Amino acid sequence: MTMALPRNSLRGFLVQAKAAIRTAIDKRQRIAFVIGNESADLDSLTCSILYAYVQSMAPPRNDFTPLYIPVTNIPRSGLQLRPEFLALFPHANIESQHIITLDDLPDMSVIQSKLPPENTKWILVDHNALQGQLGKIYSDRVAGVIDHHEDENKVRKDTGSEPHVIMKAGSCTSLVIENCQASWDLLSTSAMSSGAAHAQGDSLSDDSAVVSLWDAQVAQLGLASILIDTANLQSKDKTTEHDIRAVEYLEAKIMTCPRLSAQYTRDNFFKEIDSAKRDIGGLKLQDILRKDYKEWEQGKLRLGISSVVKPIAFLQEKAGKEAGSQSLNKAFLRALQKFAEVRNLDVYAVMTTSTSTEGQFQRELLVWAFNHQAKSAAVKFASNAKQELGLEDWHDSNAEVHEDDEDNHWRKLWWQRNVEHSRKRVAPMLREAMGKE
Ligand SMILES: [Mn+2]
Repeated sequence: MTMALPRNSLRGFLVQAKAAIRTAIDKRQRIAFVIGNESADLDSLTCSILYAYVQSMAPPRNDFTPLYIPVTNIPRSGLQLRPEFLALFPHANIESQHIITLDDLPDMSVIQSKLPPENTKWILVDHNALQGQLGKIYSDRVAGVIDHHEDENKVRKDTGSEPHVIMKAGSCTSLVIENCQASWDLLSTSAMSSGAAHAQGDSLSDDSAVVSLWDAQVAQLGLASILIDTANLQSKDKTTEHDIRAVEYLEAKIMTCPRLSAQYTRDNFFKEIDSAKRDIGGLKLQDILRKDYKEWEQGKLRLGISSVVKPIAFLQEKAGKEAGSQSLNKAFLRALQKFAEVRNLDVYAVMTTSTSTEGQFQRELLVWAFNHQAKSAAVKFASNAKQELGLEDWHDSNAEVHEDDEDNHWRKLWWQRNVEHSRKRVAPMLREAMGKE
């Protein structure tokens, strides 16, 4: 018989969760992981934490294990590349050291023996196919999914007591909230009435104040992702009913906590996290490219896509500065090539977002194919996608960046005028052109 964990703050929960990985290894205990996607953006971070936090303390729905461990799908070093994480953590009273990353799992070379697949279960959030080395070992142990990307049909439909939710929403965090809110409400009311919170020794005067503070801290974590993913609920293309309802729900949690509600306004909170996210000037170019990066194997080809919150011109300048060279183009192209080479990519794409001088949201798309087979895929993509993405040639004096076409090598840079399409749409289109597996 398994028991739910006692109600705890997020900080306390994460400390406990991290220690539980060790125990599961030492005592060969069962363990459940909630893991976000490999780009590890804010949405993936908060989805995994929210789901794990609520489900670990809610009454268990099965007897596998009561404890869900939220894993951020990057090495620990990647946290420093995400200034928006660092801006958000204090709002939830946590620090980088509390976040569980791939570095907290056993090394990939021994993970299978330390964490035997049959002792694990995996809930995927913000993606629906477990990728990379983890995918090779644990795909059969995926027990549930909540996601807002195109369904890759990798997770079995019958997930029993765990969710199987794949639908459109601005933020996957909104779908997680929808899924968890009944449990969350229940555990807040029962903690307030049972006095469980008081026993944790917080200095606040009464139990309900403690629980309200904990709830409000966790609520801000969720709000950050939803507001970032929907441009403060202002993006018509992205915002759905799920997002609007989740924001209402989370803000109501903040309102129950006088301490936090006195400081919170939606616009200021959004501005704070959003400007932190855009503040990447201090990062090295290679880090900017890996900060929000995803990779796929498609057919015999490997595809990588970096999303960047600054325009190509910013990246060129950065490359030039780092290379100490006047030729921004050369330095920039060399940097991209290096990034792709290290990762053995056949096709590499960079998607940028920025605001024009007239205040218009804009996107650029660069696609680079590095061999003959990759080139035919890229050319096919260019013609298939031209209309839907609104691809428009990028006219500039920098001809060598925006177009290059040789026998075994092809590159093109466009304005992507249909700005509603993010990587969520562009990646499947590129993969389709690359052929079936
Ligand atoms: Mn997402």
